[in-house]
Amino acid sequence: MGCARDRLSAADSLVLSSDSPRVRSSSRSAELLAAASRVIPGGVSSPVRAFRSVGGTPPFIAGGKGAQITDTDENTYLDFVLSWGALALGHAHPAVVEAVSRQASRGTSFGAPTELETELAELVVGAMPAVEMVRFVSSGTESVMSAIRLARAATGRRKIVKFAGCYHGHADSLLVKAGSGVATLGLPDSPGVTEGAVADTLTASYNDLGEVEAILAQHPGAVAAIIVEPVAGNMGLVLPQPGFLDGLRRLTSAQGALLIFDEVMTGFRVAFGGAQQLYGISPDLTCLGKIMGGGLPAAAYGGRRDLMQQIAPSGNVYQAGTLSGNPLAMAAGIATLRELRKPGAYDSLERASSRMASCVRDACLQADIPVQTNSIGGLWGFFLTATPVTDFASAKTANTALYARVFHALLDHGVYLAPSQFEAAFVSTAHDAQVLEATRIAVSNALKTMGN
Ligand code: KE4
Repeated sequence: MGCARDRLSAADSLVLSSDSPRVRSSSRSAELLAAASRVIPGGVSSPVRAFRSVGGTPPFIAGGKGAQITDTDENTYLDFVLSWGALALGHAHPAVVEAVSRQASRGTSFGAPTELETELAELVVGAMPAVEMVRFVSSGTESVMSAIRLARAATGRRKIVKFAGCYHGHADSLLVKAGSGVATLGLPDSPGVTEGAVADTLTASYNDLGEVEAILAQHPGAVAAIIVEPVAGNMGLVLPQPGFLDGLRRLTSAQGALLIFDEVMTGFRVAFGGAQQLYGISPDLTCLGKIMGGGLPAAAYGGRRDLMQQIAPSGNVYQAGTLSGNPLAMAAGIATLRELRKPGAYDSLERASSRMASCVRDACLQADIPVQTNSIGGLWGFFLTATPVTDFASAKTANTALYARVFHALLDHGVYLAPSQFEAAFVSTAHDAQVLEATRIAVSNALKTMGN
């Protein structure tokens, strides 16, 4: 078996368009999963990677190049997960590899200020209309946790409103059962999360301004912030309906509450300036991650200068991190944003994602499978349901058992989607016309041969 590099060069030639599914071996991945499971819970570093909702053995990935990844059994796949949206340029983009390698040769971490942080911060501030200052952290969870602490400190209030089906990382206060907005105070959605930790977290339905108004009326002067995924990507892809985001901006301003856009997924993905640029709405605080780190662990929170100045050491709201602003991650982020800033990047992302949505829609309709599809910027998604999807309740009408069958049929044809119906799909600037045509053929063959 050749080394990973040989396998990657083999993957360069797209070998996916075949009528019958490839005989896909997973023996090496199965061995690796058994070994990993002895020392890592579930054998994975994050639950969704274990394929529990679709079944089967998750391929252990040996490497990636452009739009393709190769697993340890030398299977190649066209990747539409892209490290959960972090890789807007695809795998191992030369500019990113060169920037990270160059920095690594100078040292990987100093725990001291570097010019790189200022350079990436200036790129972020220049891109995001509502971000005047930014603080780097190492994960989206940390960015959201810190933004919420800041909102509570700045307003002197305790309550936070989130939306069912929106995911903002695994901080205790956000692992709350998706209850009906008005009646339910937060209830823990994981063992180990105490009632106290979520007592101040209220949940409304996505796209339902009425529920938000009712919550604000029931808790006058008590809501510190409303946090929202401006385009929801963690219940599958659900777009904001006209007026929803404007309504949140109006309601929070009227109530003296802050509006937090969690753009960890949408930042630099739906537009270079994120959803706040796309929809022309200025949140008070913004959370960022994924693309901003270019595939390395970097995230950030930022926003109004008067708020961010309250963060230690310029203010007294405490937040810290050993690897915050890590030079390798900063170098990867700078290289990535410089590439995305070039003309045409978002046209190609938009073209790729809308082509993917229509190719899945066509294949499903030909196979007589009810489907809802949509796309925006470099994001796309589909639900296997006849019901239009506007929130978590309608997303849950999707046929998850059928999704698992579609998922594996596509995997056997070399197309790697999220191993859950309730995730979004992504594209990169490496998903060119040749990749998309190979994918269209593979998707069509997969659904044709999937059988009933
Ligand atoms: P991290 O802590 O995983 O870096 O970021 C949490 C987060 C916050 N906000 C949004 C909008 C997010 O999408 C995420 C993380 N997204 C998931 C994908 N659905 C990460 C995948 C995983 O948990 O393994």
